[in-house]
Amino acid sequence: MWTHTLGKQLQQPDIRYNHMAKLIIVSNRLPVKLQEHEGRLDFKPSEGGLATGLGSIYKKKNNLWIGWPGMVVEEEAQQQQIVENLNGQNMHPVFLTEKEIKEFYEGFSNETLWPTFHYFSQYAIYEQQLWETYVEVNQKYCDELVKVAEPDDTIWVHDYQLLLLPSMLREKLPESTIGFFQHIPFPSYEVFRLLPWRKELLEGMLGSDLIGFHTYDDMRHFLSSVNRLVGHGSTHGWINTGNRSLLVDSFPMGIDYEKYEQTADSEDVKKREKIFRNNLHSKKIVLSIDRLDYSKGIPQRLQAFELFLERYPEFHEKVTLVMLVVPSRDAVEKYKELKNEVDELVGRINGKYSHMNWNPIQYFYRSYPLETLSAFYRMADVALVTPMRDGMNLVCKEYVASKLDQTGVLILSEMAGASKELSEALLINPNDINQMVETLHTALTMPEDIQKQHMQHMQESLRRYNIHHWVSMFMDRLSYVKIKQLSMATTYLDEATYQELSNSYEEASSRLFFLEYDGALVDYHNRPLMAAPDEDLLELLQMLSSNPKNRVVVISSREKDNMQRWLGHLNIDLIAEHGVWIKQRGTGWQTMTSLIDDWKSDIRLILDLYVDRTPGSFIEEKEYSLVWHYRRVETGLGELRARELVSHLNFLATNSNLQVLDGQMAVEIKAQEVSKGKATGYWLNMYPHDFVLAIGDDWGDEDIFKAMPREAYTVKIGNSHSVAKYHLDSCEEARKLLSRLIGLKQKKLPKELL
Ligand code: GDG
Repeated sequence: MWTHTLGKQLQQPDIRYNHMAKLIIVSNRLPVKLQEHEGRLDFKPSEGGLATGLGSIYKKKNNLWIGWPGMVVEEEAQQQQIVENLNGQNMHPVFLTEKEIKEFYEGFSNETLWPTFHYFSQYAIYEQQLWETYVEVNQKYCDELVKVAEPDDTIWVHDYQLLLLPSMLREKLPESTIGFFQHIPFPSYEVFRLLPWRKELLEGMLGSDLIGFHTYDDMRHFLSSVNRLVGHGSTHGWINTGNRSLLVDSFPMGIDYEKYEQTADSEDVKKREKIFRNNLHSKKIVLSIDRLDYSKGIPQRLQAFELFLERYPEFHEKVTLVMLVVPSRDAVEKYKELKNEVDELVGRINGKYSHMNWNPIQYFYRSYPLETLSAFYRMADVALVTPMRDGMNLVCKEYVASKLDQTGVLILSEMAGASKELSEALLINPNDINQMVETLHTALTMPEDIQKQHMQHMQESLRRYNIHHWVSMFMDRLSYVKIKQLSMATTYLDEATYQELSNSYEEASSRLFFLEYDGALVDYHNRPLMAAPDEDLLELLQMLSSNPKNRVVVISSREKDNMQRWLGHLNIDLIAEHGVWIKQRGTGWQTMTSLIDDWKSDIRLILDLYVDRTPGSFIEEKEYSLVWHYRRVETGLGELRARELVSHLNFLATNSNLQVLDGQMAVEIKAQEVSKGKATGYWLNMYPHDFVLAIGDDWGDEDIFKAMPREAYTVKIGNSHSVAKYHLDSCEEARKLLSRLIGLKQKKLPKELL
C-alpha cells in the first residue's frame, strides 16, 4: 500500500486544455481517500473492485476520475492544492459540505434510495429537503464535469447516488457518450413506485446512452418502471424517448481474479492462515464477511447458526463461525440499531455455547488488510454469504478465487445477483432459516470430490468473466450504442440545411406541402378530440396557403368530419382516415377508391370480444376502418391483449385485403389499398411541383416519406429510425420552419425559435 503526500507531486499540465477525446469516470467517491494525518493530508488508495477494474483505464492518457475525495475541505487554498494534486493523478475532486454529506449521501442516498432499492421500503424516509439537496449535489457533479469535459468525451457514471446526472449532462453536452451503471438492485415497479420522486429519478437516468445493471431481473424491473411511469416502451432493451434511442443491458460485474488468486498464493498469506488456524482450535471454519448493512442478512445468519448448534450438537467445539463485519454508515440510525442487534446476538450465542477452548463465533467489527482477508478465505471450509438482497456480492466471488486447492463450499443467497452466475453454489433463501441450517450441515459434510467439482466450475467462470472483461463489455456496448444510434438517426435539420431548403423554396414556382396533423403540427393529446388547432396554427396554414405558388395538404388518420370541422374552412387540401377520404381545396370530400366495408361487421364481433376481456378499451368506428383503443387500459395488460389481437387479426387477414396496423395504443384494421402514401401520390401526379416538403412523425407516416420524389425535403419529428432525410425535435420546431419560410412571426413560439 502506498500513500501519496500533498504538495510533493510535480504539477501536471491542466487537463482543461487537452482536447483529445477522453473517458471520464464519475462516482460518488474517488478511488482514493483523503485523510488528515499529523497535520498533513494523505491520499490512501482504495482497494475496492471498481477502483481495481477501472484503474487500468482512468490512469491512461488524459482520462479522468471525478468524485468526492472522502473528506470535508472548506478552505479554498487547501481545495486548490488538492485539485492540483489530484489532477496530476488523473483525478478531479468534487468538494461536498458537511450539510451535503448529511442530506445527499447519508440522507437521500442511504436512507431513501438504498432501503427502497433493497426492498426495505419500511426503512425509507421521504423528505423533500433531502431530495432537494440530492438534486443540488447531482448538479454540482454536473457543473464540475462540464469544467473538464469536451463535447466528444465518453462519461461513465456510477451508482445510485448520481441517478440524475446523466440527464443533467445530456443537457449541457448533448453530443457526449454517457454510460450509467447501477451497482445495487433495481426493485420491482411495485416497490420503486413508492418513491415520491420516482419519475424524476427515471428521467435522470434516461439521459444515458447505455444503462447497465448486474442482472437481467434488475434490467427488466427498470424497463417496466420506465414503461409505466414515463410511458416509453422498449424492444430488446432499446428505449426510444422520442428524440433519442438508448440501450438497457445487463453486465454482471466480476472481480480481479488474478489478484485474489495471487494474493492467496503468497507466503505472507499462508503464514497468516497458519497462525489463525492454530488460534482457533477448530476443525471446521465457516466464514462470514460483510459491510454492516441490514441488506446483508447478518442477524438472520446468526439465528441460523444458533439453530444449527442446537440441532447438531455433534458439531460443538468442531465448528467456528468467523464473522467479520466492516463498519459502515455508522452515522445512520438504522445501522446503529443493527450494530446493537448483532452485538447482542453474538453475545447470546457465545454465552450459551462457549467452552474454555471454544467460542462458536469469532466476531470482528473492523476492517482488515487484503492479506488477512485472503487468509480468512483460504482457511474457510464454508463461506456463508446470505444477503437478504444484494446487487451482485463480490465477497462470494473472492472466496471462490482464493480457494487454490479447490476445496470449500459456498452457501449463497438466491437474493444476491451473483447467484445467477454461480449456480454450483448451494443456493438458499435467506428467509428460510430451516433451509439455511440444513444447507450448512450439507456443506460441512460434503465429500471433497464434490466440493472440488463445484469449485472448479465456479473458478472457470469467474476467471473468464473477471473485472477486466466487465469493463471491456460495458465499453464495447457503449461504442456499439453510439454507432447504432447514428445508423438509426436522421440528420437534424440544421441552419445550413434550412438555408438550402429556403433557397429552393424561393426559387420554386409550384410547391407542395404534405403536413401530418397529429404529432407534426399539434402535440398528441390524451383525448384526441382535445387536440383542436390553436389560433397560431390556423394563421400559419392560412398564410402558407395564401401564396398562389403553394398547395398545402394536411394529412390525418382522423375521421373526415373531424378534419372538416377543424380545418374545412381553410383554403387547403385534406386527407382523412389514412387516405380513404380526400378533399381538394374548393371542392367536397371524395373517396380515393371504391371501397367495400362489408368486412366491418365480422371484425367488430372480434373487437367486441377484446373489449369484454379488457376493461378500459373501446372501439372507434370510422367509415372504412375500425380501431381498438387501449390507452386507458392497465399498463401491460393493454400491450398483452394488443399483441394477441394483432396476431388474431393477422391470421384472419391472410386471405383478405385487410391490413392490421399496430399503432400508438391502438390497433387499426383497414382496407389494404388505403394508405397515406397512396393518397399523397395523387397530388404528386396531379399537380406540378418543383419544391416538396413532407413532415410526419410516426411509423404510419413512413408511407408518405417513401412516396416522395428524391429531391423532396422529408422531415420526421423525433430522432428515431426513418426513411425521412431530416428530423426536428418537436411540433414547435416544425411550425417554426414553416413560419420562417413565409416570414411569419407567431406569438406563442418561444423567442429563441424565431
Ligand atoms: C455494492 C453492492 C455489488 C470487505 N471487508 C473488507 C474488504 N471488503 C471488500 C470485499 C469486497 C467489498 O469490500 C464488498 O463488496 P460487495 O459486493 O460484497 O458489497 P458492497 O460493498 O455492498 O457493494 C454489491 C458491489 O457494489 C459491486 O458492484 O456487488 O451488491 O451492494 O470486495 O473484499 N476489503 C478489505 N478489508 C476488509 O476488511 N481490504
